[in-house]
Amino acid sequence: MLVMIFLLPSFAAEVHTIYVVDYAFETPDGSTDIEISIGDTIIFQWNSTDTHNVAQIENEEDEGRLEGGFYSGEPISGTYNWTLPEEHTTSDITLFYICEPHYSMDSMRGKIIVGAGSSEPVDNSSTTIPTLPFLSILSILGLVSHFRRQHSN
Ligand SMILES: [Cu+2]
Repeated sequence: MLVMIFLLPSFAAEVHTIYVVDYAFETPDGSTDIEISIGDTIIFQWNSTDTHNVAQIENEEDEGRLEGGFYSGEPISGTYNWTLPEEHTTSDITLFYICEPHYSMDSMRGKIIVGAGSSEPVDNSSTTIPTLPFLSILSILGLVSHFRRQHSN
């Protein structure tokens, strides 16, 4: 009987709680991100004095909500529950969300990875960005030495 109780969770959909507190989303691991299985349920649980909401955004850095995406409604305070509609967790996908009034705070932006998550194209641009400041420093040094030479003439 005990064995059956321990086996059950691996077959059943799980319920995960994300806490909505003053100026942070808190998943069970303490971050704003969570990995769940397809078919699992997510409940957002408010416990705050300031007003917050949950709004889906299309891309990780977006500042405004995705029209037609999941949305808990107008920002509210106090204690409140909102369940992420199950239609959003039926396939491998990565979902991004914000609290609209506090989208500029990293702690009020999160990520829900359902199953294997979204397959994203490999982004090579990030490897070239760090070299840009180095190149501009070189060109500034070049200009400085150029003007120094002009002055000494
Ligand atoms: Cu908020």
